Amino acid sequence: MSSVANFDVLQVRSLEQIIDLKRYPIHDLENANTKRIIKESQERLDYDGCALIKDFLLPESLHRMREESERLYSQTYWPESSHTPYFTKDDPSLPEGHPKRYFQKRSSGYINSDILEQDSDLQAIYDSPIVTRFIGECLNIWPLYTWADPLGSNPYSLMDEDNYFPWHFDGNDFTVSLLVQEAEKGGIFEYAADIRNPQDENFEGVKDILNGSREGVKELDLRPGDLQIFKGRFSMHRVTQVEGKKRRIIALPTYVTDPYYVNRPAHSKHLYGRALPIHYERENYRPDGLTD
Ligand SMILES: O=C(O)CCC(=O)C(=O)O
Ligand SMILES: [Fe+2]
Repeated sequence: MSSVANFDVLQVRSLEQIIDLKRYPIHDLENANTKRIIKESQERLDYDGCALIKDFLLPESLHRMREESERLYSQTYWPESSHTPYFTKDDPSLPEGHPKRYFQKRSSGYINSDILEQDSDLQAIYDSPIVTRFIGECLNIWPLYTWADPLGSNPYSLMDEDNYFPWHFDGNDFTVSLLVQEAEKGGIFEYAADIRNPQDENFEGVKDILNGSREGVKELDLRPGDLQIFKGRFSMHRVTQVEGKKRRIIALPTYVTDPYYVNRPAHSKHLYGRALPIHYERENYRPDGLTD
């Protein structure tokens, strides 16, 4: 397990002030309720590629997260470029229409993980070994680690009116989405579950979806406070355009099976506006052979 900050020592709010532990006693893996939630999540992840736990966060915590994201709004990184589903450079040796040559403009922004506030609820969730363990149980994968990437590990993603987050695969294996505020309309998470795996990139299937096929595409009905777990490195996903003035705000703690790797520098620059020495040092270290 990754080295994680100690909840008590950091004097952050305890988990029970953030998560509805009465309904979801995730600190007690022997609890019958917890066992049932874990079993259901495993089944949903196998069947649907996504697990959903309703009203996981307490309203007070949602309120604090919304306020934190508002205070940090001016430091949001908004992209200026387009990307492929893999965040790779154009490869002219491939035929036109190949997914690795398919560029779309992203207009959503990130509040990067490294600027979260000292007493951030999102940071407390991410630093909690209880949460990591619970997510590992839901995924039926252990050991599971929080991500070594200092920028992408647990950001807020923001989408204002007209913003769109195109089809892509994540650099990390698994993402937990915690919706903080929903848009009036649009801002729907769509995904093609397990469309690729380390043995098969399935460029044809990916291409079909980029060209508008809805085969195997699912939508998630996520509400503020809900927790969603999805396999972002294997399931291509996007967030549809936000309509209306209300900002969509989502917190994105991420988890990995390899404690060392981080995003490649170009990937990090596109998403988070910069690359740090760690991204260059570890650029050639990849835990799987998947395109990114
Ligand atoms: O906003 C979401 O629901 C997902 C965002 C996402 O896919 C990402 O940040 O990589
Ligand atoms: Fe993603």
